[in-house]
This record gives sequence, structure tokens and C-alpha cells, in this order.
Amino acid sequence: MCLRTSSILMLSILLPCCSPVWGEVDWAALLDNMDLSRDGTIHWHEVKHSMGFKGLPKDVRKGFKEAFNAADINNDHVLALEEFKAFYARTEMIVQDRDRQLVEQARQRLQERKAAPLEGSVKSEL
Ligand SMILES: [Ca+2]
Repeated sequence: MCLRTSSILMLSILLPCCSPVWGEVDWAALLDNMDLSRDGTIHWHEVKHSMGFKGLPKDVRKGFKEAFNAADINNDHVLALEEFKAFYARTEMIVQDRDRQLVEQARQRLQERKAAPLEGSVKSEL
């Protein structure tokens, strides 16, 4: 999956109503849509209240909080437009890492399942 597609998927999770499927990402419009308080910045509670956030796994939500803090360059507890873009880039990485982990876990389980009958037969011969 290319970064661009992943970015759009991430936006779809948080903002399913307005994510642009094709064309350029209109960051200002996305920020504006998420900006419940209409102050031109994104607060953490606005991320938490965005559609899809509550459905994310706990570790991903925790990662998003860390990403929010990391993106908040000037430590004013809100994200301006450039910080908002950085936040999204970080959330993309979190989701991609998690996808990789899930694939790796599934692969390991499969290998363990394949190995299990062999171990069983070895034990029964002893
Ligand atoms: Ca800030």
C-alpha cells in the first residue's frame, strides 16, 4: 500500500464524512472539519471525538495521543495546520506498523500450528 493510499485510509478512519478519495488532500478543510471549537486549531479532545477514533484498538489510540504530543512542536496543547499534517503522518506510521505486526503475528501462529503436529509426534515416540 502506498503512503498516499494509506493516508487517505487514515483520514477515512477519523473523518469518514469528508476524506478526499481522489485528488489533493485539502488539509485546511480537514482541520476545519475536525475543529469543533472553531478556533483554527485541533485539541486532543477533538481528535478523540472524531468519528472512528473510539473504534480503534487501545494501543493505537495511545499511539495517537503520543503522536499528538510529538506533533505539538510549540507545546501549546493544540495543533495548528503544519502540526496537524505532522500528526497525520505519525498516525499513518502507527497504523502501518500495527498492520505489519498483525501480519507477523498471523505468520508466527501459522508456523506454530504447522510445527505443533511434528512436536506431538516426536513426544509420542519418546
Ligand atoms: Ca501546537
